[in-house]
Amino acid sequence: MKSKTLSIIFRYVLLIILVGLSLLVDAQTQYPCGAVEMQKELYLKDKKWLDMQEKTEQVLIRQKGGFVGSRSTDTYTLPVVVHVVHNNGSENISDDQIEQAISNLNAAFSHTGPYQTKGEGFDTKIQFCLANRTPDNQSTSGINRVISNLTNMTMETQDEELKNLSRWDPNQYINIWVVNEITSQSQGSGVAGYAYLAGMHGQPVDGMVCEAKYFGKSPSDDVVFIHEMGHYLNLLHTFDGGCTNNLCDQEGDKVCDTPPDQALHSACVFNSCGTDKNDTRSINPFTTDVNDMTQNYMDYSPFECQFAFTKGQSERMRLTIENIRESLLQSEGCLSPCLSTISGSISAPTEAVTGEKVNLSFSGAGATTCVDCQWHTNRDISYTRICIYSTRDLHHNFSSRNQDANCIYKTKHTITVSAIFWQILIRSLA
Ligand SMILES: [Ca+2]
Ligand SMILES: [Ca+2]
Ligand SMILES: [Ca+2]
Ligand SMILES: [Zn+2]
Repeated sequence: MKSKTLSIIFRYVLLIILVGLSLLVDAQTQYPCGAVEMQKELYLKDKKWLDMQEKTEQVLIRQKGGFVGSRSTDTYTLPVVVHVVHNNGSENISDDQIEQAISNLNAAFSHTGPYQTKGEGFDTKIQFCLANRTPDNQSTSGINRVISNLTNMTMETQDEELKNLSRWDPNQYINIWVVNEITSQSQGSGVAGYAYLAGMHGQPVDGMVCEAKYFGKSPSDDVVFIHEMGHYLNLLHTFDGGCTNNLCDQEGDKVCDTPPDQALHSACVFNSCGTDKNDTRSINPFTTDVNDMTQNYMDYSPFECQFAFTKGQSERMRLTIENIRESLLQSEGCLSPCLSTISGSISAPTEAVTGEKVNLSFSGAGATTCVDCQWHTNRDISYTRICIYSTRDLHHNFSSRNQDANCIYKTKHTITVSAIFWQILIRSLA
């Protein structure tokens, strides 16, 4: 009798262990994003990348310190280039499907269309265009196709090799590589996409890799791609750092209006942390314990639950664009090719001392007349003669246009300023 009871208990225990194991295995195969793993790989390879990423956090904190939030309410439109790396299989998706992916991406970031109908979310005023101009000023669909076996790739070992097949200047374009299958050495074949955070801005591997089956197929499958774009713009997972929530802007995902979360694979309604109101400062909007934000694109809830970014996430992404990925705002990738080029030159000294008056002049020459020539300085003042009153170096951005709306001439000039005393000393030593 006793041994029969024991055997029943043993069977139950075994069953519980097996169910637990199968859940674990399930969790492994369901793991859709490889971004964290790839960041980890990067930091192991060279600690400088960790320093670089930490620097982006410092920049964001500093920018937030001076004023609350993003400095602009403009819509930012960022140019995207899609490299379809295929082997003539179904992963060689059509232009239409790629355009659908970008359209879903834009709907998610503006919280419109299929995502808006699911519930409340924030319009980030960040949009994306498929590039209209190549880095060489040629016309393009923003889609490059390359035939390669690397369409089935292992992310930890073949990331750079894949990206070397086709790449446009990552300072000017968001590079997206679409492949058939991503496999991870640690996470298995469940990985469907990965991206690098903004600390990698402009580096050869900067950008994201997505599987073709999660690219333009349906609004709910495209949350993988939307999620990766969130990482590219420096968003962390909502469950990053677990439940600790004493300083909501520095812990967890470093965004205060996403509640603390430690669930990896949760249902649409789930509450994994009760620490929501621990941070008692006014920047924490939570005064009671709420459910996890499973509707958030940066959560790991089932795809159909996801439909929102928050205001705080939008701010983090916009600050990232304005400060770390700023060169994308200068990119002309969204414009059609310029057909009547303008050239120009700046005449100004490159060195000066405090108290000195210097002349700056610009002469522009184009195939057509320069109709909108003006100085755009870092202080947004127009002048041609300046008095140098501090030892801060002066940076001037100049741009001019002609009647072709796709043509912009931009140039930069820096005047290195030194104090008179040091100048005299240097001259006397020379
Ligand atoms: Ca995969
Ligand atoms: Ca948070
Ligand atoms: Ca909670
Ligand atoms: Zn992720």
